[in-house]
Amino acid sequence: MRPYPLIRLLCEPSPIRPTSFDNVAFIVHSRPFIAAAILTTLSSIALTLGQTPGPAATNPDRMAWFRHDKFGMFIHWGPYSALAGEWNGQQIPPHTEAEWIMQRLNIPVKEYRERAHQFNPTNFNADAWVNLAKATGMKYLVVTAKHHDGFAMYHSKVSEYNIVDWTPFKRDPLKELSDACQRAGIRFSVYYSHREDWDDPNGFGNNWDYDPAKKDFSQYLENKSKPQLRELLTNYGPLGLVWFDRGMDTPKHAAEFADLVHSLQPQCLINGRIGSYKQELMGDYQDMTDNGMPSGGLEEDWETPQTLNTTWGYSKFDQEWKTPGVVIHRLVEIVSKGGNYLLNIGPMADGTVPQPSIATLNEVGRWMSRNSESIYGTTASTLREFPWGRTTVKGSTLYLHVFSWPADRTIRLSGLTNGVNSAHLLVDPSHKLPVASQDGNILVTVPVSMPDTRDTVIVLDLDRPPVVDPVFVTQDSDTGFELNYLTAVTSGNAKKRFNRDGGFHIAKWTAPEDTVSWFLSVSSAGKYAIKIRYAAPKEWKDGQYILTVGSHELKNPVKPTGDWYQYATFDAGTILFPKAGQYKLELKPAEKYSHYLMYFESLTLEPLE
Ligand code: JFZ
Repeated sequence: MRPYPLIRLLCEPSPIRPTSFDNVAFIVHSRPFIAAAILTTLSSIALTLGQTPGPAATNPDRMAWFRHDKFGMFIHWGPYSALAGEWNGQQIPPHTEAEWIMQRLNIPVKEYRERAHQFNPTNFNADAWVNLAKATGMKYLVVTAKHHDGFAMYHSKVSEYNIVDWTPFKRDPLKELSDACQRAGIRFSVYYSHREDWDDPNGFGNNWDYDPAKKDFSQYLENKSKPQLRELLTNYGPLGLVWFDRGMDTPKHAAEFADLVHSLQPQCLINGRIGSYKQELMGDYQDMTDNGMPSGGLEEDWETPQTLNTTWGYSKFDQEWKTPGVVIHRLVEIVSKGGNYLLNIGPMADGTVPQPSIATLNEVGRWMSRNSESIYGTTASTLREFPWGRTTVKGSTLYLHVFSWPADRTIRLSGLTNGVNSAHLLVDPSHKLPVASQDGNILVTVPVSMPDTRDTVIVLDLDRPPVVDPVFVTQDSDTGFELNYLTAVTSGNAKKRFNRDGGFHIAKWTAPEDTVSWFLSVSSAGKYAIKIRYAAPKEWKDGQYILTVGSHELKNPVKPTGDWYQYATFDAGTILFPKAGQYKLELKPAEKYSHYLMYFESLTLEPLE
């Protein structure tokens, strides 16, 4: 294999060039339209990764640190930590969250409060926790100020049910953590359960002590939730973010909380759970479901909260600790898909952190100390996952995260049409690695032994931001094509995002320049029935979408589906592919709208004969 002396690959994107003309016709199915289309043979459609519009953020300046820092520590700590998964000899079921013990076992408020009186974390050391986060490479910290049990882990003047007034500890751990974060250069943030409160008679969720019919939720919001949030935004310095949970019942209530945050700390970020999963994103970024992971990259800021074992609050029964390698691989996967990793510790009642947590985080920290350049400040990579690992991107630098070392000492990288100036191990820049090209692949020769068996990072210095060939979608012989966010190429304001109900869709598109495309490798010529699946509230019924292949287009109305997260499938016409070949299929709004076109989930092209 010829060494790669620094020749440059042709890196100009090849425009779509029709090299042969055949009729591709949408057969009239729903609306009259002009039937004429050209088979476009796609020599190469190069997409400039660096120019793909970044995730649409509410405020890029406010988001800047979040997008750079990528990795944070979550801390769940409260009276439930003392119960440690057991109450009066009864253990919570395996794999259930220990911080939910009061609700799981319907512990009466009176008895839980009595137990909370005894909370006395004499071994608590804020600097030890913050330094653990820092040593792990975590840049922000989110600690539970009040969880669903209603107990304030800070000195609240709103309710005496707090760690200073209710326990012999008499100290304010959030103040001590805020100060320790300041000393360590870690961004301090708080978790606040703004709706769920099993202690307050008007809070949401305790139906074993209180009659739901007699609750006045507005009283709870005005007399406890909002005043405590105001305390946290006033007395603990600048907060990186407020991590709300189990979102508010109505968008109006959620907006009131967002307004309160921004009125006191305009730069403070708000997570997605300020609103319920039945509401559009009301915060600055999306939260995945707990321990959630999107299958593909997203184009809106997102974060996934994850546990180190299987519970957030400490449980003496849960010893299913993730290994450092699993944590490192998850961190790389999350970052490669454009997200942040909020990784949890559940300290014990006395304030000490479980030793297995410390061991794992210390090992992750050793990896981060040598490789954090490939994490901080990187952007999502649109290169697919490879058998050997994943990639992250920073400008014209591509980081290859090699999880499994090739027996033939050759890392193969397909889909990249860049010139490669040089390659080296991240931990040894002086040691250049041979690079060659072969059949459109970039080949990097690596040392015999793998320097870091969890993840060895190779740095490719490219001629410019990665330019990636689109993935050609192949068809299933029976069912045809399934086109969704995973293989879509978006442009303009069309964004791949979490749909807040556990799935993923494409939205935020409002004008014809906001497009979604797929590149098809049609192996069976013939007629295909097109079906489109989307959600659209009734207010969006004026919308129309255009589906094109080559120069031919099909226009259809957007039909309301009920609500923004209620998906339905509609016929969208039929298409004839006269011969096998490569085609580009594009979907876009027909004109400019004052609302999103739709929440697009998928297109299917099913062979008709
Ligand atoms: C919530 C809390 O109930 C839990 O105790 C912990 O604080 C966690 C970080 O957040 O748990 C959730 C919230 C949302 C989902 C699952 C668990 N979800 O959307 O699937």
